[in-house]
Formats: sequence, C-alpha cells, structure tokens
Amino acid sequence: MILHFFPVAPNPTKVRLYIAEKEADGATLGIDESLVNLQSGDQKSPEHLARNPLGKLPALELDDGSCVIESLAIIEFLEELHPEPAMIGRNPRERARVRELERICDLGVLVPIARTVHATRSPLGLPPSPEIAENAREALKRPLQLLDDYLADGRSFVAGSQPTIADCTLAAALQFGRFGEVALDPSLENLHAWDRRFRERPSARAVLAV
Ligand SMILES: N[C@@H](CCC(=O)N[C@@H](CS)C(=O)NCC(=O)O)C(=O)O
Repeated sequence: MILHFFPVAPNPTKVRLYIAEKEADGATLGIDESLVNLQSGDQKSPEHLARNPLGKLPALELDDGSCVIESLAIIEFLEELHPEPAMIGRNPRERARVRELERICDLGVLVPIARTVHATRSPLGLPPSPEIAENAREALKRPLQLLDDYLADGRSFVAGSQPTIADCTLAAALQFGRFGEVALDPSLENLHAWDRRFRERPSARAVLAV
C-alpha cells in the first residue's frame, strides 16, 4: 500500500500520525509513502485525479491499484486490518466516545484552523479573507475550551489513558495552526500541556515538521 501525502497538510498528517502510533506499538502496516506536492498543484494532475477525483490528499493506494480517499475512511480501513493496538476503543461505548472526540477535533478544531490559515497566509495561494478568518477563529473557541475542560481531569490523552485517533487529528490540526501562525489562547493550559506531551512521542517526532 502507498499513502500519498504532503508534509504538514493536516489531513494526510493525521493518517501518518495514526500509522506511526500503531507501528510504535508493534504493528506492521507495510505502507510506503509518496509525496504529492500540493504547492506545485500536483494534486490536480491527471495522475492524482485518477487516485482521487476531488484532487485532494491523503489517498491510500491499495495493492490492486484502487484507492481509499478521505482521511477518516483510510484510518477506519487500517484499523479493521490491524485492530491492535486499538486506537478507536475496545467496545461500542468506547468507540462512540473516541469517534465523538475525533469529530470534535476534526470539525471543531482542524477545519476552523485550516480555514483561518487559508484565509490569512494560504500555502495554496488562496486569496486572504479577514471575514472568513474572523469567523473561523470564533468557531474554534468553544471546541478548544471543551477539549481543555476534558483534559483538566488529568487524562494523558484526549480520550483517556491511551492514544487514539482523536489525538492524531488534534496533533495534525495544531501543527497546521503553528505553521499558519494561528495563536491559541494561553489560558488553555491543559490543551497546551497535552500538545507538549504528545509532541514528545516518537510517533509525533517522526511525523511532525513544525
Ligand atoms: N475530507 C478530506 C479533506 C481532504 C483535504 O482537504 N486535503 C487537503 C490537504 S489537508 C488538500 O488536499 N488540499 C488541496 C486542495 O484542496 O487543492 C479528508 O479528510 O481527507
């Protein structure tokens, strides 16, 4: 299998962090990586459009040549192939909890951070929009505060005592925020502490560039 990615781009990054976490705990996923340069527009090349007609990353190319697109679908697919270590919970209730947190990290944090970055200093060359940036910064506040409140109980990871896909999505989002200079409120002390801890992990060190 080949994961088509671009460094720092948050959706490929969350998949890469997930793979690195699984492998750090002993799983062998057997995935090669291939860079598609977003800044050169290679995601819109015929070669990549054949993998993902939407012209986006990531795409996981399977051995039969077909591709799984959408970061969360890729992660769920890999988790079914390699259930250990479990990164989406071990029973229906745990899985629901992990998935709800991952959606909060994605829709509540990653998406508004990406909107802010693309509306201020877009690496893809999108035009600046102060209004979009302001709305996205506002939308970010409540989900970040909620995550900070959850982390206040002393848990090591977003969903509890073990890393899950929610940590991967949040770490990918915050990296893109650092890249795009999206300042996070310093009063979110639990969130900042989680971020510092997570970035010390071998998985994060191997994947994160910013
Ligand atoms: N919902 C998709 C979003 C994919 C996406 O927007 N990827 C970005 C990189 S983080 C991309 O490829 N952008 C390039 C473009 O839109 O041209 C997923 O989760 O995979």
